[in-house]
Amino acid sequence: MIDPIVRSAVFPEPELPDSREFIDRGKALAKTWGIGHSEFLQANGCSSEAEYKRFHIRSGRIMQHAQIGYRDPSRSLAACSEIYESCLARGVTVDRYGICLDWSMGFPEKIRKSRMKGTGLILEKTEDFVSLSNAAPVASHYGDFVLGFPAALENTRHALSAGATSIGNLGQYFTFRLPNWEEDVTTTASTISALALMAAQPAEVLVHSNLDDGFAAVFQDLACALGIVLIETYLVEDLLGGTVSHCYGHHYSTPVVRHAFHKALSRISHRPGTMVYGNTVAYQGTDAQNYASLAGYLLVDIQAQRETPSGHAINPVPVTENQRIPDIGEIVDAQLFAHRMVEQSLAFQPVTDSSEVDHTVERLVAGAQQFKNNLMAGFEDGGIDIHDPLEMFLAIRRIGGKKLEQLYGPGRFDPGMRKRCSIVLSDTVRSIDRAVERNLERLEGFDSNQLSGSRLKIIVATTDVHEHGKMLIEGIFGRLGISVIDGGVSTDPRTLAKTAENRDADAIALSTYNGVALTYFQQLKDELMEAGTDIPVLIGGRLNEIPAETDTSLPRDVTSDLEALGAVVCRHFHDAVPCLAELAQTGKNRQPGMPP
Ligand code: B12
Repeated sequence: MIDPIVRSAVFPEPELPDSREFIDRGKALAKTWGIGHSEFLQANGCSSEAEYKRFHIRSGRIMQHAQIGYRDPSRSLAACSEIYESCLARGVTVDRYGICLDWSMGFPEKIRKSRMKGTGLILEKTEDFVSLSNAAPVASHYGDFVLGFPAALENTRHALSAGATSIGNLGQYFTFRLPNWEEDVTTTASTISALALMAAQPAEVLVHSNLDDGFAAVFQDLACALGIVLIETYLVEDLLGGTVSHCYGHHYSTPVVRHAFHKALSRISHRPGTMVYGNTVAYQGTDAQNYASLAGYLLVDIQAQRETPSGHAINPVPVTENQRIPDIGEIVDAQLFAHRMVEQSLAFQPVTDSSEVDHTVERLVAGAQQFKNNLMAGFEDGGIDIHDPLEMFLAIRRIGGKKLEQLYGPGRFDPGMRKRCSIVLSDTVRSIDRAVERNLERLEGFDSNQLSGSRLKIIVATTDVHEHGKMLIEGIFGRLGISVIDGGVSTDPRTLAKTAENRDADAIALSTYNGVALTYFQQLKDELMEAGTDIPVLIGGRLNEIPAETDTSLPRDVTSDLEALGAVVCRHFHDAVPCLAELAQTGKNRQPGMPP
């Protein structure tokens, strides 16, 4: 069992600023920054998207969501009108657009230009937000890289001015880190002011939180993922007077679990949901194979909406999403596909039996409540002021999902395994365990004893929030007898090089997904050189990048550049084997007696 938390470890600073100051700043700004003109609200005669959603909960119509965010703003603008028009021409209404900003938008505007960029959309001024949001009568949802970042207040003002009445993404506050940005108090202050600004609007503004962007992607127990809903509701509604709305879906693959989570969420949350995200981790094949996955999760989501309407729009993610950012025609196809599924799914209703779903719902709801109660009691015992928003936000973020789950999860602690059992095991853990086995099978013919006796120590880290590659590599290394040094998630190159130096590692295994592979590797190489640590860097994940100073929206594959710079590029785990085998012979930590 891990030690309970103590205030001085969570807040080493002598004093924290007063939450009141940030709440007052947000409230004061509401006098000048209100909800601007929205084609969507005007066309539908509503004061907010929440009102529109409540209307369709009653009407029984299932709403549709599409995600948009090309680097090139004019392409994003064209996408907003083209998708709406093309779908409408075939009798399909797209209700909302999730505007996918680039992660560099999380930085305050005055320093943004000099910071590392991802592959998403960059909007420079209020007018850019306004024209994008009003390109079609579709609700614009600024879901990513607004709340939870140092530019939270700035971007929330822009989004409100553009008539957006659902803004997020609170889940990202807890888990996402911007490169080379350590100031979490500033990030928290900006987020609290933005939440206060939203709460002070005359119409209802939904604080969107995608659970999968938050801790749901790392918790083993889905009861904890549901418990976070209760905790975020306490933070946003009880402490700050706002309205929070939750989204889930990327990592929910098993139909019973997906449906049960929806019902359990509807039981504990009475606000209209923003959208249910596509089960994107299921997209692992060709377009045709991915269509089967699309149909599979949509059917669950449609039936869930019919049985327990919650206002969540369904999100048909284009089948090309696992290869690249989908183009406009592919988004339209997915929307048409979803609408046809809605029509056809009616006939499936008599075939389904919900007893297993209902049993899971009961366990999830009870577990979630227990998680929240344990956390509140544990925080109070540890000296955290549970009535202070800044302390609560910061403590949850600093402690992190894995530790929170170990400390307060509702499952029994298993001393043998040295971790908690899960009330409902997450699909993420299930699928990573399966992937570990599959990858080990592919090593057939390779004598893994070479590695198990080698005493190699390898740092495993990520450049960004995508952590499943890291979990997979750790799982495989564990089975091969390689010692894992945890290099962290969203780790900056300098920190990683320092860890390599201090821990005398044999190599670094790096997983990267955000389209920064080349820039990051170059920086890491420089830092390693400075630290005098010339060890191999194995790199896998999504090895692409948008070339600097271009307007293109498409990232370029940088595999050959990485190879030319000396990286060990791993498209699959087995690409790492020759390097690992060599390290077993020559690495600093090889077993004594092994030939150099
Ligand atoms: C799950 C997921 C998420 C989850 C991550 C949860 C978590 N905590 O890990 C969430 C929802 C949080 C997320 C967020 C985002 N995501 Co995302 N995500 C994915 C998704 C669906 C799967 C990636 C994954 O984890 N795969 C599991 C691994 C185990 O499988 P694999 O990739 O096949 O790995 C194999 C090899 O690559 C290799 N490998 C991987 N790493 C390593 C390392 C070493 C050393 C070795 C040897 C091998 C190796 O081993 C595996 C087995 O062979 C992909 C799309 C897709 N289907 O790939 C998008 C994707 C990676 N995401 C993307 C984006 C844009 C984002 C966001 C920026 C979106 C947003 N606007 O919010 C944010 C990131 C924000 C941030 N601050 O970093 C883009 C990246 C675009 C690009 N680079 O071209 C993708 C490709 C989706 C897309 N097409 O647009 N995402």
